[in-house]
Amino acid sequence: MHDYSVTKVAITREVSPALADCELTHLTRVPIDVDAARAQHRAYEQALADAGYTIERLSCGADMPDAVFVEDIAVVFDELAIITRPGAESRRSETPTVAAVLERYRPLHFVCAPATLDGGDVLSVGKRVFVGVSRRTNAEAVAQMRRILAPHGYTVREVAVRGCLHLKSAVTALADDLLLLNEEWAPPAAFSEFDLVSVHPNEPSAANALRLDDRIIFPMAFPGTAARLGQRGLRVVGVDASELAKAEGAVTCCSLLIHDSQRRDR
Ligand code: CIR
Repeated sequence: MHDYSVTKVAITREVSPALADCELTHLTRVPIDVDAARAQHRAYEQALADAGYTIERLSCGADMPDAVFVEDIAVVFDELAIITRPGAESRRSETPTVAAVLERYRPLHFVCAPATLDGGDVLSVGKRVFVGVSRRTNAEAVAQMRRILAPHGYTVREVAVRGCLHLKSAVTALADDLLLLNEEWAPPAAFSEFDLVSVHPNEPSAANALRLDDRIIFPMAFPGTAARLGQRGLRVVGVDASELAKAEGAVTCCSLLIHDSQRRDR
């Protein structure tokens, strides 16, 4: 007889003292309270720990204002991880530290120039991978991802993103067959095989939800959309991400989640 235990690890990166100097694309710069951002980030890590994740927090200095948004630096699959080449040049120095920790968990593949890729542009639902072509991610990155992933049975589809930073600002998965979408920012036709929940009309930035096995981590700032998730029978755990939102980040972007199954004979 044997059974399986799943080890769940969340890689996070601490909030930089220079967070206020972050990249901004669609937002106007407003003051950011770094201590408040750190407190919110700790609460986010606690929400992951409550869901059974072991947190591996990387450190970060003043030279990497955006490093807390660790999702953009890698994309983790069961078989391998892809280290990105971020679209913002200021973020490329974030990759070596993330690669060094991820190589303990997965064989690494690297996206190479002229491709640019932010992990926030990659939505994986089972073996289906959607890659947003945005200001950060280009078509060459989609081609490279396809070459890396096709041998493992993944289909990689390109999706045009407009009006927001990343594909996952516009659409995220709530379940294997259910997506949360802002249809102004990503075309619903690209996701025709899924059931869709639309964000509340007053909450355009509410499409970024972090799906865990049995719950959805979701920003408290979007109660109208949270109610829609509740109506679908989802367990919603609210987190305050208001300071990180001023840096154009949301809930998926602050972690890289790794699940490893280990067989135990008994
Ligand atoms: C940036 O512009 O790169 C950061 N200020 C925000 C990145 C947010 N990342 C994400 O949603 N995946």
